[in-house]
Amino acid sequence: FLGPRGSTNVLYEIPNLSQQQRHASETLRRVLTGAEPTMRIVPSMVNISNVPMPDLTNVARLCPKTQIFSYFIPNHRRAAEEVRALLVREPNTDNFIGLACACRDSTNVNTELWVHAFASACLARRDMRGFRMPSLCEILPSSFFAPHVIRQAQQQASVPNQDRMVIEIPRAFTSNSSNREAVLAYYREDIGINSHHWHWHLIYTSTAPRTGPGSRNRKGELFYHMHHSMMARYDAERICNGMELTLPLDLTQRVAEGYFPKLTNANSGRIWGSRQEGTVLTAVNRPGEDIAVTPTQLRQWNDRIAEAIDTGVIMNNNNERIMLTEETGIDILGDIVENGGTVAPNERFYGNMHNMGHVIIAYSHDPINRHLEATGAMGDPATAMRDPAFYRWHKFVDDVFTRYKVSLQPYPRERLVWQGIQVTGVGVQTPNERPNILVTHWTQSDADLGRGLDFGRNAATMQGAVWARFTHLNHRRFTYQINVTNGGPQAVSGTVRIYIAPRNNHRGEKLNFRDQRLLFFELDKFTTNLQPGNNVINRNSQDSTLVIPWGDTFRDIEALPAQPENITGDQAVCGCGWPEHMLLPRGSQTGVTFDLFVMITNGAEDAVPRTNAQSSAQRQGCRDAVIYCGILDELYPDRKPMGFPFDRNATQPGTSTPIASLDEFIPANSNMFTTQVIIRHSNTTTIRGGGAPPTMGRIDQEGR
Ligand code: CUO
Repeated sequence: FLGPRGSTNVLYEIPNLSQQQRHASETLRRVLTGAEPTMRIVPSMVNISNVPMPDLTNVARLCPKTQIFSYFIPNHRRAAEEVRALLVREPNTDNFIGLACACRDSTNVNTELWVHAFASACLARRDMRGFRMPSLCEILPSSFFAPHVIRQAQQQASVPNQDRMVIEIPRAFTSNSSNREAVLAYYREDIGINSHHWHWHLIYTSTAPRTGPGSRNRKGELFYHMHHSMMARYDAERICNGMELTLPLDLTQRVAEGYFPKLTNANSGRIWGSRQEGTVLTAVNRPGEDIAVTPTQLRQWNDRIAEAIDTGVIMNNNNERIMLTEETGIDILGDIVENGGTVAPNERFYGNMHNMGHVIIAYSHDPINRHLEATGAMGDPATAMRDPAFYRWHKFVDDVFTRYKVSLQPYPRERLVWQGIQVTGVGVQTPNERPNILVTHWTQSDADLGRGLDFGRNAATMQGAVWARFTHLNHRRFTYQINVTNGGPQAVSGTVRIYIAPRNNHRGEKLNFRDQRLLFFELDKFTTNLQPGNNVINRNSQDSTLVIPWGDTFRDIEALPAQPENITGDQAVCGCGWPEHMLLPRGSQTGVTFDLFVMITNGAEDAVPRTNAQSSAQRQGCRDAVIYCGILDELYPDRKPMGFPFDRNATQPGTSTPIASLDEFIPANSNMFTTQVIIRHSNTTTIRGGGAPPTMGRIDQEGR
């Protein structure tokens, strides 16, 4: 957790640790990930005598230790906020660590709540910059793995290194093929996607203030954009699999999709709730969690938000009218839709729609607590994306934002076209393939569970990895080649925006622009220098500012930079980022045609000031994945509306006639260009090196 570089079992690392902190490091690692008995030794290892223990009974009342912590439940979040505030307030690092340990050890603090509060306090504390987030599946393995897998890992950890085996996690383990949604389990249950989503909500916690210290710039807008993009990606996967687009949840109908997560919450010992197909959504009334919400209420909030959109005005708490302007409208709406709480302007009137939608689905199997059942997967950002109902609900939410964006004037031509800059060609190249062919396949990658699972191992078995092997979607890395002519006399800075969307619907019919624009999602966005005359931009897919590599989702401590003092700045967002292995949709074995779109906009207009100017090269050891995650303490690094230029409808210049197709959207000889590419899926499996030795035996889960 905290420790000198190179020591074993260090999850988090801070440069220049004091001797005392080093001494405490191994214990602190156990604090974060460990089993209950290690708690007993904490007070002797960490000097917490200067840190008076706060009264945490209110925390225990709001979120008892025996419950599954749910970020979407207001009381649970209030409790997490309380702990977080205490941790942020500590005047120095030692006291902070001491109090963190004491809280973790307290019988009043729910374990997942503690993880949330602690990690989010680290994001807020300057002295924790350089602090590296461990993989979430190491901290909270039971949010990712079924209990039998964890038991197998425990067994492996208890045998000597040379006798250990790799634990194979099957690609789809929550349903069989008679469930038509099962085919998309590779997306919904992807470990990188779920980790990303948890990290995103940790950083953009819904109670982060809109302005001032600790604020998250354009949080509401990013809530819309990040979730919209994940929906577009999911819909692309559906098209690749011959399935119709996600339908928004209808609150008056049964939920067609069931979900049985097969997870047990290790800390409370409770089993995550399951939902039968065709479950009716009814009023949730659980006084224990202080939740009382009905589907009718959700619809009422939705209607009020729709009315605000249609009139362009919201009412704040003081009954004042606030205009939804082009600059701020989407950001305010994002805050209103995501939740009320402390940031949204009027929770009483507009409610807490998004979070309560999660809650109504998460408790639909036991809405009035008759069976004393715990939350379903929808109750936690770490698990919500596993459930097919997540996409139904988020389509509902996304439709609210679409309604708003459609209400805005289409971008006039002068906001789209950059005179003097012309993209003359765009292509992608996968090594040893014909041009414009992208290839996906399966990969087996290993992650070491041994660092995160503390089994109270003895000295003999303390060392060495406990390998789990995941089969996940992956693609062959490729390069973009973009030809640009700068007709001006001077070099200029350009922002290159690369998007992709399916060209056809699941029946193979060409999508019209109105539908297709909603399916475009980013592959990359970067700034480049354009010399006068012809420029050739070659860009590697793995350099995308959207993604983080496998190793950043599954921390490999040994990959840290050689100079610990270089670990500075923004690395606390390490771990947030779309997983690189999911950059491309699966495609199909015969190939699915996509429209690749490249647009170059004026970099000088797009640039925002940086206060903590560090290049990514300086932020070694951890990638920036700024498109979905932004940069900690900085403005979102692009002035354009998120999703630009596909965030609005488009019309023929000077008319109200809708644009019919993508080709029509792109003016001739302009700063935009499109190329058709084919994504082909080769149904083969590669093995990523660097994991378990090839000679190691395997435990697979067949027959379960
Ligand atoms: Cu990310 Cu609903 O916002 O889960």
